[in-house]
Amino acid sequence: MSLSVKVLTLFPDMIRAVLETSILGRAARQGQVDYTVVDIRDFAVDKHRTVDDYPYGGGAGMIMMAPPIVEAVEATRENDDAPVLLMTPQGERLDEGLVLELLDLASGAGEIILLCGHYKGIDERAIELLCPREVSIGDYVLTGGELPALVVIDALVRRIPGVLGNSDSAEQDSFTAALAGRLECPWYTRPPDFRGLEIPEVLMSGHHAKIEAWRREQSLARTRQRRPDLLDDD
Ligand code: 4G4
Repeated sequence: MSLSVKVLTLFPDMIRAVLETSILGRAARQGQVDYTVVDIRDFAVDKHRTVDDYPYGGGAGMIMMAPPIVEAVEATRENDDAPVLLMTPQGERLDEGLVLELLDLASGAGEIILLCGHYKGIDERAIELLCPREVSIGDYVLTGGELPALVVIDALVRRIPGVLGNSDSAEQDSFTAALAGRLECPWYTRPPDFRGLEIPEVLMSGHHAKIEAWRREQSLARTRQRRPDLLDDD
């Protein structure tokens, strides 16, 4: 059974372009996931198809109106247990642990809905009515929730079993363990000499045990140097 990923946005073309590309696109073509992109403007309630307005109380910038958002979610959602995510700088910070938790909830419901805000944000009553899981991809502000939603989808879809082919190098990378994990060792491919830079000798030795030991050592050293917070022994 394929996971349904539904994105609600004012910029559907931006979402579609990414979801049909590369591994995300292949996962859909292979039937491991299916994407529905919903234009929130289709749920505007007036003849001008208005989706934003000035904030009550004044201030710069526009606010997304509650009715089109709430109607769009209600029309799109098939399972009341499906998680609804609102991408916002005020949300819970995304990490690989949250990705796995969301994948679990989404898989259980067969569906996940991602709501992309734009302008200055969205009417608080939409949040009150929908009770979305508010998620942030990091401490910076973007013009819209579209790029964060695509980040979440990419992180989720690559964890669906079978989505990463063997040649995409799969279940062994940095954060495979929910939270722990180490950074990757350096990797090399052809040519063997590029502008005088050669390949570490051990990798050319054919000695698999030594290669594994070297990679582990590099991985540990790099983690200690760049992300000591990931190691318990520090
Ligand atoms: C909701 C409220 C997410 C959505 C306000 C969204 C950064 C992130 C938006 C806004 C976003 C993130 C316009 C501030 C859209 N920016 N860090 N922007 N803003 O995940």
